[in-house]
Amino acid sequence: MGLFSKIKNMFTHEEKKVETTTVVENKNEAKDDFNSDEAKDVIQGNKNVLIKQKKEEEKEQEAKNKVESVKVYEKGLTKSRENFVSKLINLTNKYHKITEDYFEELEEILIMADIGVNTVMDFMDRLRKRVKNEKIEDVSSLNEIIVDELFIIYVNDEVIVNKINYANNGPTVVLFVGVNGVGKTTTIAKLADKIKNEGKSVLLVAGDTFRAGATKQLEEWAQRVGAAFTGAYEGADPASVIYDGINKAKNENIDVVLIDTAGRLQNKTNLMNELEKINRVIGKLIEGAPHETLLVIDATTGQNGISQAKSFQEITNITGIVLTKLDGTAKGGIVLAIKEAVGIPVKYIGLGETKDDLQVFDIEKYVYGLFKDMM
Ligand SMILES: Nc1nc2c(ncn2[C@@H]2O[C@H](COP(=O)(O)OP(=O)(O)OP(=O)(O)O)[C@@H](O)[C@H]2O)c(=O)[nH]1
Ligand SMILES: [Mg+2]
Repeated sequence: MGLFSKIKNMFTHEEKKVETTTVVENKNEAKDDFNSDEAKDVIQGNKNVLIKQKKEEEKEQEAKNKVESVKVYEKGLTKSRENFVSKLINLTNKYHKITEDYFEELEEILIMADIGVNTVMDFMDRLRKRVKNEKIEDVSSLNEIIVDELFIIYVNDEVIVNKINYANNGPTVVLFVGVNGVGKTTTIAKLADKIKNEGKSVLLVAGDTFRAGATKQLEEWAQRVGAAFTGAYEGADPASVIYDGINKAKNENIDVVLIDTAGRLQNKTNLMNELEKINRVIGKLIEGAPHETLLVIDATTGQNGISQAKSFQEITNITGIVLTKLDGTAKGGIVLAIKEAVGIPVKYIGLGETKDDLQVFDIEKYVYGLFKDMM
């Protein structure tokens, strides 16, 4: 069985599991109807039933969460899926046998999906080899192999680290960088909400003192999600605002500090100096911090987003990427291209404007969301 079939089975199986556990729960309810003479046994029996029920409820919740998050992927990747899959189906209908023309058209489709030229070349080589070695002649049997090979290229024998690197003790500091309008501030708000739901305390720091209204925007988000806030007036030195924020987090034992910054890439030297200064201030107050520097990229900007990743990588130590607005593009292949271009893992993706639409990036859910209609 190919990788894609496995992934598909896994998620279809999860949906079924949620239905089955609900039935088990109803059976337990029926057992509660005991006779009063058997009191002791009943108490012990009830305890066991309750423990079992609780465990089942937890399992059920876990499965439900998984299904919910797969649904967010499915919905958010609709544009990409419809675009990509319809082109592949047309191609399959046009060529029944595998020819050189078929390979060329397939290559074009993949490049148009923003997968990245080198990744596509690599992929085409592997595909040609498999077709030759496995003596595949029929175009329709290639669809599953195409998905498998794309997945293999992304994973590429590496362990994909998509979790935030939390500090062992003291506040965890996460710095957000990226050019204007990519979604830094809303991503911070969404992430703050997620972290709060995990039971951790959060502080938002308005390190973007450049744009009028940026501080106010973040402060409003802090109030909405119930996070602490540090900010200053417009034009203040970002490093000094961040200095105050980190001290507040240390004094008040806040678990996670999320720092917003202004991104003016047109002035690269200034930006580099500013980020250096910010990093110095943070590192002085907390050894080893920032624990993460997340670069936010707008997926709808396509190849432009890739060049932003390259530029930021030159000026600071990026540890992860947040790819926003994937719901707004038909070129969801950009996730693969980023990996190829900069080798930095995508840690979160934005699949819409609500807070639940920010998801930890999971390659399996992504592959499923992108190709589920294809088989
Ligand atoms: N559809 C969609 N919209 C998003 C997503 N993420 C952010 N946005 C929208 O993008 C717009 C810009 O978001 P901001 O968070 O203000 O971007 P920013 O990078 O902080 O912008 P500046 O502070 O101006 O540099 C807002 O309208 C957000 O709602 C996403 O995943 N999907
Ligand atoms: Mg902002």
